[in-house]
Amino acid sequence: MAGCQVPGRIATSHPRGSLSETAPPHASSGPSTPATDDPATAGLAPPMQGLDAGEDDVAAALERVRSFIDPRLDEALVFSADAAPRLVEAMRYVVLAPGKRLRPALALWAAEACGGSWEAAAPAAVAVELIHAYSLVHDDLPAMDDDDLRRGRPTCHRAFDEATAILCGDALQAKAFEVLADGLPAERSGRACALLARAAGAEALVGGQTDDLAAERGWAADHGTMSPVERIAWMERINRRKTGALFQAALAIGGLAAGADAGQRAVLDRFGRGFGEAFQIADDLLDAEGTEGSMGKRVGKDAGRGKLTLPTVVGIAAARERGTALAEEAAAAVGSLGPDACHLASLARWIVRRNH
Ligand code: GRG
Repeated sequence: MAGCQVPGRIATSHPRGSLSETAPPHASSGPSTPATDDPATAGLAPPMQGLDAGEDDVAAALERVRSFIDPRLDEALVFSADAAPRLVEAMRYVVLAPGKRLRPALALWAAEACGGSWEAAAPAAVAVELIHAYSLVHDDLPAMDDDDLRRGRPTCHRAFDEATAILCGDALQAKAFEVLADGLPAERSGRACALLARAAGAEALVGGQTDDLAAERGWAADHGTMSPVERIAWMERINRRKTGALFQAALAIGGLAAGADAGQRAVLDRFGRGFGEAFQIADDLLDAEGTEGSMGKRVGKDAGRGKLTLPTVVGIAAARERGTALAEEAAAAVGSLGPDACHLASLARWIVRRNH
């Protein structure tokens, strides 16, 4: 049962902002849709245009995700006396800080969209947030982005010290795989760990981050000599790995936890691609136009460093248009999963409207 579906009617019939939230969002525990041979469309409902909730509904839905996942993140960060207290303190400091919990939301809502329960997908949601938190800690280090503020608080190396921040990221990464390996049924945990490892590794998160730094530090070809089309392609390739891959992994592992069939997995993948690109464009626009107060982190970094982003290449208005179009495409794609995908569709539209 989808949280943003009005009982007895489907979400498509409701104007933006009118969708009530009556069912517990994690109540769904029904069986997954039977497997089909056609990975693209078989067994899926026809696309539902306009599947959306209003601004307040998305915020409220994300709050429910936080209420569900934060106690589980807390629980995952309780260690025996063998763990160094300073390390544990740092891990808890960064993970339990007020992030948006987008990746847990994607994992839980992907499971819900595929007929599974939040409970079954909880290890996936926890694991992706731990990987995300580790990547933020390392990205903020002086050797990388050198930031002092994250989620409205001093960054980990500022609150503790650099060595602790490095070790904190290392331990969060290890914990993510432990949670996934222990938390999912044996027949799914191996595949889930492989999906997460690929998203976090040299071909995705770490590879994208390396190429991003390479441009800034002159380790790679000077993008100043590229045509605009080449620049955009080069930048999108970085973003797909650095940012998009973890979103896609959240969706894929959430779907896996729910026993998603090939058709559902293909839809989640398509949604994740568009979602990731739209998110990155919105993030770049917020860097250009947002405030440190609303963002809880330093802004205006990209222009200061001459960094390649869609707004710096094509301008603010064109970038905003592209972000909105990508979000709409993603929302339309996931509509084929049926009304239980309404939160995914709403989130895609929200990420390009948000101010933080
Ligand atoms: C260090 C291996 C390694 C990778 C770093 C996280 C990252 C890759 C780079 C951070 C730079 C950046 C701003 C990337 C854009 C995408 C991104 C990860 C934004 C932050 O995600 P949100 O908005 O953050 O979901 P919260 O704090 O809400 O969870």
